[in-house]
Amino acid sequence: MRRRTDSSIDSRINTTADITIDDARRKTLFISDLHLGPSRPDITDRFKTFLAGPAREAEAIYILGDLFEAWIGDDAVGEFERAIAVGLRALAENGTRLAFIHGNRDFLLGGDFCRRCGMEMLDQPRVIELYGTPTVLLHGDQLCTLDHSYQRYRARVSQPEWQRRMLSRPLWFRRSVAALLRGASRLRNSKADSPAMDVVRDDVEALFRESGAKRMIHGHTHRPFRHAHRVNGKNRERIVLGDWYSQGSLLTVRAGTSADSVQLHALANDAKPDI
Ligand SMILES: [Mn+2]
Repeated sequence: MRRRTDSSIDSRINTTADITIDDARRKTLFISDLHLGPSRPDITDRFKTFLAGPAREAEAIYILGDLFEAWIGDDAVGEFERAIAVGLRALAENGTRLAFIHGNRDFLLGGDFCRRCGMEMLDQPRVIELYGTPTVLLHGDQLCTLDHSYQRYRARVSQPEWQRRMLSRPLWFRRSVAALLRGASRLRNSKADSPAMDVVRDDVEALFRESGAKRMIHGHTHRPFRHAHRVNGKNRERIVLGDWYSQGSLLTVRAGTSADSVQLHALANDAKPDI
């Protein structure tokens, strides 16, 4: 997946750019699992605070899926989704590069809405060169392979043909399917603490090997943590982003090699109690 030529070009650029002060301030942010929706204005407020603050200082922001709680098609966007798009586009026009990867909730989000937001849609898993570190990005649900019924469902709804058929259905039909799926997902989430709902180490390590990445970043499990892995005798790091239901979760990666160049933060818990 990673092309040799690209990484050698990158390292040439970095040797000259690394000595400037500006370069040390370069940073890229990662978020996932915001689950934005009209019924959770507290999360929307937290996202707006993020867009107005930390997001503006980043050169790039990667949204690793489940930006929205549900998505039934770009033709179904309402006032709520349009307002989110306006916020993202303002950021893009201010010079921050935005990239989006699908989650299991918003897998039907399409190119139209991405263009409206000024963000690029990426296939996954996706390897990027992040300040010299090959980094593989994905939502994370594809690594939860012990959840067999979910993986069967995922295989089905990932098919372009299934998606085309679904998107050709009337909105009322898609809304009722989405409500059913949310119900099923809530049932699954009630078992969310069980090991069966986490990623499977063998699959994580296989992805490290296949991608050649030294770092992996994903969300989905809502278990924010920095995990150390040992793959083919080498140290690898897997960073899991948290969800935004009870507080925000943000990963900051800075250019350079200082000890604090990678930071996984919880955003201030200013939410009203979740009743
Ligand atoms: Mn998810």
